[in-house]
Amino acid sequence: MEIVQNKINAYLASKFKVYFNMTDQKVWTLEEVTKLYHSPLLDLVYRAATVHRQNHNPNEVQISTLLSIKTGGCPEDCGYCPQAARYHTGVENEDLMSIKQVEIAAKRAKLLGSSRLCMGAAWRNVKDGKEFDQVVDMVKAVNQLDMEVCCTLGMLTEQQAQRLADAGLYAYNHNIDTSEEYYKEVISTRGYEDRLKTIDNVRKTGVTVCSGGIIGMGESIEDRCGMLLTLANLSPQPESVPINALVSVEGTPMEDIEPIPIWDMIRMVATTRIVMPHTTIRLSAGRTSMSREGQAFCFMAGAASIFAGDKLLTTPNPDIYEDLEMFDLLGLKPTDPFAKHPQPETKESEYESSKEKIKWSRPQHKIEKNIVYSKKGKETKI
Ligand code: SAM
Ligand code: DTB
Ligand code: SF4
Repeated sequence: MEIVQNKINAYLASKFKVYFNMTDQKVWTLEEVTKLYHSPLLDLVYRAATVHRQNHNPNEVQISTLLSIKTGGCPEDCGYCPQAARYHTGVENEDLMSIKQVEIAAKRAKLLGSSRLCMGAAWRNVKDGKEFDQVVDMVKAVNQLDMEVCCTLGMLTEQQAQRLADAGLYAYNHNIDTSEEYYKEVISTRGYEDRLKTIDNVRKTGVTVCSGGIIGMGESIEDRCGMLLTLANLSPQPESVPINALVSVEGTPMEDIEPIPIWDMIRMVATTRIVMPHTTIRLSAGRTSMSREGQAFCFMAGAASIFAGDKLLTTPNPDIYEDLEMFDLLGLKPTDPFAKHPQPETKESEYESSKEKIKWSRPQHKIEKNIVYSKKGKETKI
């Protein structure tokens, strides 16, 4: 009887702590994160690899596949993005895919070893209606194939997140991209707080959170560490953190930015590993400019997932067979689906349409480069 009472007490105490945000999670400071980032490279990688081995299987890397279910024509002004309608990047707009098309793509990805399908839409935020209903059905269909289903659809309300959760969504990707300060130099059509609000909405539904960012957009090291600080101090920390290297696309305001040195990626992965020991670090965009040796270093430092297939959403990615050869060479095994969290059940949802209306912000401050490239985009389209 006493044992049962103790268990109940421990359970109530843990719930109480989570509710009042009193978990034992370390609170990181910018100084600590920056100091780690700047530590001697081999010390940094050794420490990160040690943390990685304590918490993950170092010989497993998840293969995930990206699928752009609705391409181009996005109203946002994200300075890095080829899908922003205002820039002239040559990306052709495509309507929302059918459920059948998604099923075919998912089955193909599964055959090639993917355990996760991440469906991306070039939307600012989710709107209730026929298109969202269709995405909900896509989630159901892919979950039935026993793959981890991830979506990245822009900002959403808690009720919209709950509908996706009820459909069987495993993860929601919503990047904060960089530090709060540098964000203002990259995007003017939405605010950082909208991103954090969406992450919180997802968190409340039990869907796992995938949030990271991009390096190589002209940000400082402090911005990179500032981004990691925001993510590391979320409670709980995100289950997944994608680290993208900018793919500079002609026609975007970032078209002239040179690729970052591989050492920056290795430092970023290693620092992420140390400040978020349990998260799955995803080596995301930018792998076409990374050597195998560079990627091997990233896996050593804690990266445990890649996006496979010759296209990311709209930009090139290494050939799948070359990636499989790299796995062979390094003795890596693809991670099974649901290795970290159980498969969500698909169930009836009580939220047909979201009663909750959120007024997402539109800061509209001036970003000189975005304005110049929007004008260029208009001229080219006429
Ligand atoms: N529209 C939704 C949104 O912005 O949340 C989802 C799709 S958006 C393309 C997903 C993520 O892709 C962005 O948050 C950004 O981090 C990444 N991304 C977009 N363009 C990129 C580029 N050129 N290089 C690297 N990452 C990029
Ligand atoms: C993430 O952080 N990177 C992926 C995924 N999440 C959705 C997207 C990368 C997109 C790269 C640019 C493109 O292909 O359009
Ligand atoms: Fe639109 Fe997302 Fe691209 Fe921004 S990153 S322009 S929101 S698709």
